[in-house]
Amino acid sequence: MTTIDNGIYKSFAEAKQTGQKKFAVLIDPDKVRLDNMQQVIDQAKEAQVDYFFIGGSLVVNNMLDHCLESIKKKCDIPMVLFPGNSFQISYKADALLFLSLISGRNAELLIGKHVITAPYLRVSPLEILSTGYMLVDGGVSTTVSYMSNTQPIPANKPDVAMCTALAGQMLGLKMMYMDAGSGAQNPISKDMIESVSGTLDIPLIVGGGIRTPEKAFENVQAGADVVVVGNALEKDPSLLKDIAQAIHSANAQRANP
Ligand code: 1GP
Repeated sequence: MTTIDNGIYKSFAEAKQTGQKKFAVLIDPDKVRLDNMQQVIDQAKEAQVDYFFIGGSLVVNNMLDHCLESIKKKCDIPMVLFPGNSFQISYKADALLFLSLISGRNAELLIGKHVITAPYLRVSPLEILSTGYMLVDGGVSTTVSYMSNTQPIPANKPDVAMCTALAGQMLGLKMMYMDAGSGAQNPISKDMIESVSGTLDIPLIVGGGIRTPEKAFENVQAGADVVVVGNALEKDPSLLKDIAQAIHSANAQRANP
């Protein structure tokens, strides 16, 4: 067995080490229209988006392969699968977030599904990124909370989030994804991000309900290494450029303090 290295984890780890903040655009293969793809990709290239995360809590149409193919044809932005379930795996992507839902107590999503998919992933060309997934209450019941049958971490309990992240890191997970869920009413607070990022040595991804460049900037200042935005861009694609600028401006500030 060889471990596939497409350079994706290395780029996350370097981001963490050097303080270079990254922007990931979440594409839900069900929601994106293929005829819209060119526009999304052009904007992403221009804005120097760092990653495409591809997936959704519940993907109804079989568009995943088409979506990946059409991105690959048009740009070389890395494509990372963010699967809502074991069916959302495609060899056309570059890497896969191998998510363990450590904020929940649903054994299937902590380890069960992983046992089933591991032998398939072992022979796949995907780089496997073992990632602790922490769902945080975003003020509304999200699809991920319903589908996973788990309770999110209360938004006002940064200590619970911090201890959960710490445990995940001690278990050897390579990255942490703290998510308020797609379309969350309230994105994760600055306090919680600070508390979690202050305790982690591994890259921290933060997403869910981020709608403005200001909030994206606040998140990277609070210690997020990668900021993920999906819903807001589906509603208003023109936000992409401003959010990318806000995230990457933190890099410029580091270079010229
Ligand atoms: C959801 O973190 C992602 O899992 C992105 O959330 O779609 O609300 O931006 P939004």
